[in-house]
Amino acid sequence: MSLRDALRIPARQITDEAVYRHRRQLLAGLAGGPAAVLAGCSRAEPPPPPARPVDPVRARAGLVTTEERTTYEDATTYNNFYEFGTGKADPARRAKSLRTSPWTVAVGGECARPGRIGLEDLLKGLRPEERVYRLRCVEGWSMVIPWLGVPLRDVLKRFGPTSKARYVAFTTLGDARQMPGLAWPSLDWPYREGLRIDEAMHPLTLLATGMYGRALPPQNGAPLRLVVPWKYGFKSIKSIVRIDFVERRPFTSWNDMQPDEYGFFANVNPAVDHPRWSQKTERRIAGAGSKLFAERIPTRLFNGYAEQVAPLYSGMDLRRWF
Ligand SMILES: Nc1nc2c(c(=O)[nH]1)N[C@H]1C(S)=C(S)[C@@H](COP(=O)(O)O)O[C@H]1N2
Ligand SMILES: [Mo]
Repeated sequence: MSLRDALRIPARQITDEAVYRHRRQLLAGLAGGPAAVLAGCSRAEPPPPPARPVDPVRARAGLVTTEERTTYEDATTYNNFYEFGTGKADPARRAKSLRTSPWTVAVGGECARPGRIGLEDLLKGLRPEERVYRLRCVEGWSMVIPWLGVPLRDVLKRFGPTSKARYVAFTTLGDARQMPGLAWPSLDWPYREGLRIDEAMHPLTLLATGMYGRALPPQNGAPLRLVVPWKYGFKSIKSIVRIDFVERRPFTSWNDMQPDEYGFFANVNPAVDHPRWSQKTERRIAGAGSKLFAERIPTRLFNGYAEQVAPLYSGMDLRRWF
Protein backbone atom coordinates (compact mmCIF):
# COMPACT_ATOMS: atom_id res chain seq x y z
CA MET A 1 0.00 0.00 0.00
CA SER A 2 1.38 3.37 -0.96
CA LEU A 3 1.61 6.24 1.44
CA ARG A 4 -1.14 8.02 -0.50
CA ASP A 5 -3.47 5.02 -0.23
CA ALA A 6 -2.70 4.77 3.42
CA LEU A 7 -3.73 8.36 3.92
CA ARG A 8 -6.69 8.15 1.53
CA ILE A 9 -6.19 11.60 0.08
CA PRO A 10 -6.54 12.33 -3.65
CA ALA A 11 -3.26 12.96 -5.44
CA ARG A 12 -4.24 16.39 -6.69
CA GLN A 13 -4.66 17.65 -3.17
CA ILE A 14 -1.21 16.65 -2.13
CA THR A 15 1.52 19.21 -2.06
CA ASP A 16 5.04 18.28 -1.08
CA GLU A 17 4.52 20.04 2.20
CA ALA A 18 1.32 18.13 2.91
CA VAL A 19 2.97 14.82 2.07
CA TYR A 20 5.78 15.62 4.43
CA ARG A 21 3.47 16.62 7.25
CA HIS A 22 1.11 13.70 6.80
CA ARG A 23 4.01 11.32 6.63
CA ARG A 24 5.25 12.65 9.95
CA GLN A 25 1.79 12.23 11.39
CA LEU A 26 1.37 8.79 9.93
CA LEU A 27 4.66 7.63 11.36
CA ALA A 28 3.80 9.17 14.68
CA GLY A 29 0.38 7.53 14.46
CA LEU A 30 1.87 4.13 13.81
CA ALA A 31 4.10 4.78 16.75
CA GLY A 32 1.08 5.19 18.98
CA GLY A 33 1.48 8.95 18.97
CA PRO A 34 -0.38 11.75 17.22
CA ALA A 35 -2.10 11.24 13.87
CA ALA A 36 -4.68 14.00 13.45
CA VAL A 37 -4.74 16.66 10.80
CA LEU A 38 -3.00 19.89 11.59
CA ALA A 39 -4.85 23.10 12.11
CA GLY A 40 -2.89 26.34 11.93
CA CYS A 41 0.64 26.53 13.16
CA SER A 42 1.56 29.53 15.21
CA ARG A 43 5.08 30.66 15.91
CA ALA A 44 3.85 33.75 17.71
CA GLU A 45 5.79 34.75 20.80
CA PRO A 46 3.88 33.99 23.99
CA PRO A 47 3.16 36.83 26.41
CA PRO A 48 5.94 37.76 28.83
CA PRO A 49 5.95 36.36 32.35
CA PRO A 50 4.30 38.34 35.15
CA ALA A 51 6.37 41.10 36.69
CA ARG A 52 5.80 39.82 40.22
CA PRO A 53 7.98 36.77 40.89
CA VAL A 54 6.63 33.72 42.66
CA ASP A 55 7.17 33.70 46.41
CA PRO A 56 9.45 30.67 47.01
CA VAL A 57 7.93 29.83 50.39
CA ARG A 58 4.44 29.73 48.94
CA ALA A 59 5.73 27.91 45.90
CA ARG A 60 7.07 25.06 48.00
CA ALA A 61 4.19 24.79 50.44
CA GLY A 62 1.79 21.89 50.14
CA LEU A 63 4.23 19.60 48.39
CA VAL A 64 3.69 16.69 50.72
CA THR A 65 1.30 14.23 49.15
CA THR A 66 -0.55 11.41 50.85
CA GLU A 67 -1.48 9.87 47.51
CA GLU A 68 -0.48 6.31 46.96
CA ARG A 69 2.86 5.96 45.19
CA THR A 70 3.53 4.20 41.96
CA THR A 71 5.52 1.03 42.46
CA TYR A 72 9.17 1.06 41.39
CA GLU A 73 8.34 -1.79 39.05
CA ASP A 74 5.64 0.20 37.20
CA ALA A 75 7.65 3.44 37.14
CA THR A 76 10.58 1.67 35.50
CA THR A 77 8.78 -0.61 33.04
CA TYR A 78 6.03 1.64 31.65
CA ASN A 79 7.93 4.50 30.06
CA ASN A 80 8.02 6.95 27.22
CA PHE A 81 11.54 7.33 25.86
CA TYR A 82 11.16 7.28 22.09
CA GLU A 83 14.92 7.09 21.57
CA PHE A 84 14.52 3.46 22.62
CA GLY A 85 11.27 2.72 20.83
CA THR A 86 7.69 3.88 21.04
CA GLY A 87 6.27 0.99 23.07
CA LYS A 88 5.90 1.48 26.82
CA ALA A 89 8.01 -1.60 27.52
CA ASP A 90 10.77 -0.76 25.01
CA PRO A 91 12.87 1.62 27.15
CA ALA A 92 13.24 -0.86 30.04
CA ARG A 93 14.42 -3.53 27.60
CA ARG A 94 16.54 -1.42 25.27
CA ALA A 95 18.00 1.45 27.31
CA LYS A 96 20.22 -0.81 29.43
CA SER A 97 23.18 -0.14 27.17
CA LEU A 98 23.01 3.65 27.51
CA ARG A 99 26.43 4.85 28.69
CA THR A 100 25.67 7.35 31.44
CA SER A 101 29.19 7.85 32.77
CA PRO A 102 31.21 9.89 32.04
CA TRP A 103 28.53 12.45 31.20
CA THR A 104 29.01 16.08 30.29
CA VAL A 105 26.50 18.84 29.76
CA ALA A 106 27.18 21.79 27.43
CA VAL A 107 25.73 25.05 28.71
CA GLY A 108 25.56 28.00 26.34
CA GLY A 109 23.73 31.00 25.00
CA GLU A 110 22.82 34.07 26.98
CA CYS A 111 24.95 33.56 30.07
CA ALA A 112 28.17 34.86 31.59
CA ARG A 113 29.92 31.51 32.02
CA PRO A 114 29.13 29.08 29.18
CA GLY A 115 31.04 25.83 28.80
CA ARG A 116 31.06 22.06 28.94
CA ILE A 117 30.89 20.66 32.40
CA GLY A 118 31.02 17.17 33.86
CA LEU A 119 27.95 15.98 35.72
CA GLU A 120 29.71 15.92 39.10
CA ASP A 121 30.86 19.52 38.72
CA LEU A 122 27.49 20.62 37.45
CA LEU A 123 25.92 19.41 40.70
CA LYS A 124 28.84 20.05 43.06
CA GLY A 125 27.79 21.24 46.50
CA LEU A 126 24.09 20.76 45.82
CA ARG A 127 22.44 18.16 48.00
CA PRO A 128 19.82 16.11 46.20
CA GLU A 129 16.48 16.20 47.98
CA GLU A 130 13.50 13.90 47.66
CA ARG A 131 10.37 15.32 46.06
CA VAL A 132 7.31 13.15 45.59
CA TYR A 133 5.74 14.53 42.43
CA ARG A 134 2.85 13.50 40.27
CA LEU A 135 3.76 13.14 36.61
CA ARG A 136 0.89 13.13 34.11
CA CYS A 137 1.39 12.04 30.54
CA VAL A 138 -0.54 13.84 27.80
CA GLU A 139 -1.79 10.35 26.84
CA GLY A 140 -3.88 10.22 30.02
CA TRP A 141 -2.00 8.17 32.61
CA SER A 142 -0.23 9.43 35.68
CA MET A 143 2.18 8.26 38.35
CA VAL A 144 3.33 9.40 41.79
CA ILE A 145 7.09 9.09 42.00
CA PRO A 146 9.66 9.96 44.69
CA TRP A 147 12.33 11.80 42.69
CA LEU A 148 15.79 12.75 43.88
CA GLY A 149 17.12 15.97 42.51
CA VAL A 150 18.14 19.57 42.88
CA PRO A 151 16.12 22.61 41.96
CA LEU A 152 17.01 23.50 38.37
CA ARG A 153 17.34 27.14 39.46
CA ASP A 154 20.36 26.35 41.65
CA VAL A 155 22.16 24.85 38.67
CA LEU A 156 21.17 27.55 36.17
CA LYS A 157 22.32 30.37 38.44
CA ARG A 158 25.88 29.03 38.30
CA PHE A 159 26.11 30.07 34.66
CA GLY A 160 24.99 33.66 35.19
CA PRO A 161 22.07 34.03 32.79
CA THR A 162 21.93 37.49 31.20
CA SER A 163 18.84 39.68 30.90
CA LYS A 164 18.37 38.31 27.37
CA ALA A 165 17.84 34.80 28.73
CA ARG A 166 14.06 34.65 28.36
CA TYR A 167 13.86 30.90 27.76
CA VAL A 168 15.89 27.83 28.56
CA ALA A 169 16.31 25.13 25.90
CA PHE A 170 17.21 21.52 26.69
CA THR A 171 18.57 18.81 24.41
CA THR A 172 18.70 15.04 24.92
CA LEU A 173 21.63 12.92 23.80
CA GLY A 174 21.20 12.05 20.12
CA ASP A 175 23.50 9.08 19.63
CA ALA A 176 22.09 6.68 17.04
CA ARG A 177 24.64 4.02 18.01
CA GLN A 178 23.22 3.88 21.51
CA MET A 179 19.64 4.81 20.73
CA PRO A 180 17.93 2.49 18.23
CA GLY A 181 14.82 4.68 18.08
CA LEU A 182 16.75 7.36 16.23
CA ALA A 183 16.59 5.22 13.10
CA TRP A 184 12.84 5.89 13.07
CA PRO A 185 11.64 9.47 12.40
CA SER A 186 8.95 9.40 15.08
CA LEU A 187 10.30 12.76 16.28
CA ASP A 188 12.76 15.30 14.91
CA TRP A 189 15.87 14.12 16.77
CA PRO A 190 17.50 14.98 19.06
CA TYR A 191 14.62 15.35 21.51
CA ARG A 192 14.35 18.98 22.59
CA GLU A 193 12.29 20.85 25.14
CA GLY A 194 12.11 24.35 26.49
CA LEU A 195 10.78 26.41 29.36
CA ARG A 196 10.22 30.09 29.89
CA ILE A 197 12.98 31.34 32.20
CA ASP A 198 10.61 31.91 35.12
CA GLU A 199 9.27 28.36 34.76
CA ALA A 200 12.82 27.05 34.72
CA MET A 201 13.66 29.12 37.82
CA HIS A 202 10.53 28.05 39.68
CA PRO A 203 11.43 26.22 42.92
CA LEU A 204 9.33 23.20 41.88
CA THR A 205 11.29 22.55 38.70
CA LEU A 206 13.62 19.70 39.48
CA LEU A 207 16.76 18.45 37.80
CA ALA A 208 16.57 14.81 38.79
CA THR A 209 19.39 12.32 39.16
CA GLY A 210 17.52 9.62 41.01
CA MET A 211 14.23 8.10 42.07
CA TYR A 212 13.12 5.83 44.92
CA GLY A 213 16.34 6.60 46.76
CA ARG A 214 18.61 5.29 43.99
CA ALA A 215 20.23 6.49 40.81
CA LEU A 216 17.93 7.04 37.84
CA PRO A 217 17.54 3.94 35.70
CA PRO A 218 18.40 4.59 32.04
CA GLN A 219 14.78 4.18 30.95
CA ASN A 220 13.78 7.06 33.23
CA GLY A 221 16.36 9.42 31.75
CA ALA A 222 19.70 8.73 33.43
CA PRO A 223 21.86 10.38 34.41
CA LEU A 224 20.05 13.72 34.35
CA ARG A 225 16.48 14.66 33.49
CA LEU A 226 13.98 17.37 34.09
CA VAL A 227 10.84 16.93 36.19
CA VAL A 228 8.29 19.72 35.70
CA PRO A 229 5.35 18.43 37.73
CA TRP A 230 2.65 20.84 36.55
CA LYS A 231 3.23 20.13 32.86
CA TYR A 232 2.44 17.13 30.70
CA GLY A 233 5.14 14.48 30.86
CA PHE A 234 6.75 15.30 27.54
CA LYS A 235 8.21 18.53 28.98
CA SER A 236 10.22 16.40 31.44
CA ILE A 237 13.10 15.78 29.06
CA LYS A 238 15.45 12.86 29.72
CA SER A 239 19.22 12.27 29.44
CA ILE A 240 20.08 15.97 28.99
CA VAL A 241 23.36 16.89 27.27
CA ARG A 242 22.75 20.57 26.44
CA ILE A 243 21.21 23.54 28.19
CA ASP A 244 20.97 26.88 26.34
CA PHE A 245 19.77 30.25 27.55
CA VAL A 246 17.93 31.82 24.63
CA GLU A 247 16.06 35.00 23.84
CA ARG A 248 13.33 33.50 21.61
CA ARG A 249 11.01 30.58 22.20
CA PRO A 250 13.12 27.53 21.34
CA PHE A 251 12.28 24.57 19.11
CA THR A 252 10.57 21.86 21.12
CA SER A 253 10.07 18.42 19.60
CA TRP A 254 6.39 17.72 20.24
CA ASN A 255 5.09 21.26 19.86
CA ASP A 256 6.92 21.82 16.60
CA MET A 257 5.76 18.53 15.11
CA GLN A 258 2.08 18.96 16.04
CA PRO A 259 1.44 22.50 17.27
CA ASP A 260 -2.32 22.05 17.47
CA GLU A 261 -1.96 18.97 19.66
CA TYR A 262 0.98 19.80 21.90
CA GLY A 263 1.33 23.35 23.13
CA PHE A 264 4.60 25.00 24.03
CA PHE A 265 3.45 25.46 27.62
CA ALA A 266 1.82 22.02 27.96
CA ASN A 267 0.39 22.93 31.35
CA VAL A 268 -1.84 20.16 32.65
CA ASN A 269 -5.38 21.48 32.27
CA PRO A 270 -8.57 19.39 32.41
CA ALA A 271 -10.48 22.24 30.72
CA VAL A 272 -8.37 22.18 27.57
CA ASP A 273 -8.83 18.92 25.68
CA HIS A 274 -6.30 17.41 23.34
CA PRO A 275 -7.95 17.68 19.87
CA ARG A 276 -8.43 13.90 19.80
CA TRP A 277 -9.25 13.10 23.41
CA SER A 278 -10.43 14.58 26.68
CA GLN A 279 -7.96 15.62 29.37
CA LYS A 280 -10.60 15.66 32.11
CA THR A 281 -9.50 12.43 33.77
CA GLU A 282 -6.40 10.29 34.09
CA ARG A 283 -5.52 6.66 34.79
CA ARG A 284 -3.59 6.75 38.04
CA ILE A 285 -0.95 4.05 38.00
CA ALA A 286 -0.20 3.60 41.71
CA GLY A 287 -0.06 0.67 44.08
CA ALA A 288 0.30 -2.99 43.29
CA GLY A 289 -1.14 -4.38 40.08
CA SER A 290 -2.22 -0.93 39.01
CA LYS A 291 -0.98 -0.97 35.44
CA LEU A 292 -3.90 -3.25 34.66
CA PHE A 293 -6.41 -1.89 37.15
CA ALA A 294 -5.58 1.78 37.20
CA GLU A 295 -8.24 3.94 38.76
CA ARG A 296 -9.65 6.80 36.72
CA ILE A 297 -9.48 10.04 38.67
CA PRO A 298 -10.20 13.66 37.75
CA THR A 299 -7.25 15.59 36.37
CA ARG A 300 -6.51 18.77 38.27
CA LEU A 301 -5.49 22.17 36.93
CA PHE A 302 -1.68 22.37 36.77
CA ASN A 303 -1.68 18.72 37.86
CA GLY A 304 -2.66 19.82 41.37
CA TYR A 305 0.15 22.38 41.69
CA ALA A 306 -2.00 25.46 40.99
CA GLU A 307 -1.27 26.89 44.43
CA GLN A 308 2.42 26.93 43.56
CA VAL A 309 2.46 27.83 39.87
CA ALA A 310 -0.74 29.62 38.86
CA PRO A 311 0.83 33.07 39.41
CA LEU A 312 3.24 32.31 36.55
CA TYR A 313 0.31 32.47 34.17
CA SER A 314 -1.84 35.21 35.63
CA GLY A 315 -3.67 37.05 32.89
CA MET A 316 -2.67 34.50 30.25
CA ASP A 317 -5.35 32.88 28.08
CA LEU A 318 -4.72 29.20 28.86
CA ARG A 319 -6.75 28.08 25.84
CA ARG A 320 -4.64 30.02 23.42
CA TRP A 321 -1.36 29.35 25.24
CA PHE A 322 -1.98 25.71 26.08
N1 LIG B 1 14.43 12.38 25.62
C1 LIG B 1 13.15 12.06 25.89
N2 LIG B 1 12.59 12.56 27.00
C2 LIG B 1 11.29 12.25 27.29
C3 LIG B 1 10.53 11.44 26.40
C4 LIG B 1 11.17 10.93 25.24
O1 LIG B 1 10.58 10.21 24.42
N3 LIG B 1 12.48 11.26 25.04
N4 LIG B 1 9.20 11.17 26.70
C5 LIG B 1 8.51 12.15 27.57
C6 LIG B 1 7.18 11.70 27.96
S1 LIG B 1 5.99 11.78 26.78
C7 LIG B 1 6.88 11.34 29.25
S2 LIG B 1 5.27 10.99 29.71
C8 LIG B 1 7.95 11.21 30.29
C9 LIG B 1 7.91 9.84 30.91
O2 LIG B 1 8.82 9.75 31.98
P1 LIG B 1 9.00 8.37 32.76
O3 LIG B 1 9.24 7.32 31.73
O4 LIG B 1 10.18 8.57 33.65
O5 LIG B 1 7.74 8.13 33.52
O6 LIG B 1 9.24 11.43 29.74
C10 LIG B 1 9.35 12.49 28.80
N5 LIG B 1 10.73 12.72 28.44
MO1 LIG C 1 3.94 11.63 27.85
